[in-house]
Amino acid sequence: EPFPSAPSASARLLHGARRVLLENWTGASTVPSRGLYPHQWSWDSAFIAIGLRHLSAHRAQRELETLLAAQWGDGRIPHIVFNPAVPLDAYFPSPDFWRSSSAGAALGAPTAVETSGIVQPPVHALACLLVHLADPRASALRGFLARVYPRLAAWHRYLAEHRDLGGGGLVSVVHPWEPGMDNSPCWDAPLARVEPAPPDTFRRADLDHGAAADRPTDLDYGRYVRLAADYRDRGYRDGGAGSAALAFAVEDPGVNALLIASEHALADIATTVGADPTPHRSRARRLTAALVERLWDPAAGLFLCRDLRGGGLIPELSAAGLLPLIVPDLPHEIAAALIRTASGPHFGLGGPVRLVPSYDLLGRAFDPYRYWRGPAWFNVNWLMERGLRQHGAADRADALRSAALDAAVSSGFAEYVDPYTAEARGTRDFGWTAALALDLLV
Ligand code: 9YW
Repeated sequence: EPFPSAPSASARLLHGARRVLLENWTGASTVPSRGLYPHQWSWDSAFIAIGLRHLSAHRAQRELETLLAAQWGDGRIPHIVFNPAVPLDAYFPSPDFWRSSSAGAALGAPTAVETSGIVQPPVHALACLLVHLADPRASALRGFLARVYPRLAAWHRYLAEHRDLGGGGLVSVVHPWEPGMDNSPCWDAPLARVEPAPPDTFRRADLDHGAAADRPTDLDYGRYVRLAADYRDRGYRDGGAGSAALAFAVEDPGVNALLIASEHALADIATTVGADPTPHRSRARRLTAALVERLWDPAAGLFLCRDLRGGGLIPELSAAGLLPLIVPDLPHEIAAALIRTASGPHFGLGGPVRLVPSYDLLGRAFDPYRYWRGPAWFNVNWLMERGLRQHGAADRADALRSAALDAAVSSGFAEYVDPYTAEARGTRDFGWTAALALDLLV
């Protein structure tokens, strides 16, 4: 039955989500988790703002503007903005690893704050538009969209001009942390070519806060560290001489789908601030065509990742491949096929699972506990709910909404859950879980 089954359920959710968002607020932005992730994360902030707007549209604007203030001169929005008040050993890799203000100086890394040098999925324009729409009059009075528009445009320009490493019109990621799905089985093959950094050269602070069985392995971490250090040591440059030396380069359907949705949002923002929306609509159209051309696999009924170094599509079914459902003008037959795949044996929606898993239920690497190798995440499910609704599957969307609300409350706003039982995994009181549940509720 639809959530809330009793008035007390929605009151509990509202109360709980508000508590998490208040406790995780640091004064200018929101941490994903007080213990595990004590800084500001890029796509977390975008998702958090989408929920926070229902409590305070002004605070949600602040969240996004704090992130945008750490934008680099080349347009990139860093995946982490470090809080200088947090001890260095609270999170790894810390600012002394990334050394953004020195290593990224030539690319215009900020000098006032330290950041990481990689990026995360571009959900920001969509978040800014939704935040504006929560209170358009107050937002207009504050000049919110007029201020963020040039920054968002520069961010998308960075991705278009510096990250088309495959030359086919899509954006590439250069580190498994960039698509936000760190240990997805999609990265197993491309990562196998990377020589891991020796385990005694770093200390995993994440294991102080999470069960090792719920987290990536030490071998994964060794490879993450190697790739990040190599990128840093080339001054965070993407192209130019030696760019083929970037050992990890992948076209990810989730990242590109979010960019397309954001490019459409940016067109709406442009219209609102009196700028020309046409270039954004055209870019969204070109990206959509390239996404279908380069990553759609008709036999799988899903989008796949393309490994630009090893060559070819990666034969793993991940939830990232379903995310193009959020693209508004996806060809009808592809949207229909994605809905069939989500509801089939590999993802189980409407069948054995409560929420969409991060990875193929029948896949060789499926693990219901381990991070992005099976557990269900609330941002993925929020995007799926939106995509299903947008493409005419309102019943499926309603059912998913109820299940996500139930799971958010019963799991204590867990970072992720077992997709079959919705049992909590990872950390609790997680920012985007609270925020996106709130957004689904109201
Ligand atoms: C890390 C903060 C981030 C998320 C990522 C998730 C995880 C690990 O946590 O990254 O240490 O950065 O995979 O999507 O943004 O919540």
